[in-house]
Amino acid sequence: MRKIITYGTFDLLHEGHIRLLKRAKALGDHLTVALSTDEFNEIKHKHAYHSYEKRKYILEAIRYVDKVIPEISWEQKSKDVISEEIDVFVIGDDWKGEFDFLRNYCDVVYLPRTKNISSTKIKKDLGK
Ligand code: C2G
Repeated sequence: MRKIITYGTFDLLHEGHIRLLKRAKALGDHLTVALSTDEFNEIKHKHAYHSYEKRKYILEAIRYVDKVIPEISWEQKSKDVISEEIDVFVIGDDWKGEFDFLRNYCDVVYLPRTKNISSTKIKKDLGK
């Protein structure tokens, strides 16, 4: 079984997230999402509209997602790849090059981001 992992906040779910998850799952048989906790979002200087529990509930309803684990630190990725027996790490190409060190443990794939959509843009367009 070819196992994939990806990481993110996935707030205010939109087509960019879904397209990322769909393409990630297509690379294997099982997709784990390491979902940023509210505490880790603070470290990322991101404020999610939905709490971790709600963002987890929403992600678990997506057909491409097989498992959701918490992302609590920048440093956990290599441990996760080993403990979850991951074959491929996938993330959007806004992160291109940032996680090449994981090539010691698994394949690393940066996927093109979906243009003209982001949680930040949604909030801005709604005048929040
Ligand atoms: N994404 C995308 N297209 C968009 C918006 C997001 O492909 N228009 C992708 C991102 O590249 C990322 C995933 O969707 O792979 C989740 O996006 P975010 O929730 O913004 O993730 P981020 O805050 O970048 O967290 O340790 C890694 C971080 O946790 C990544």
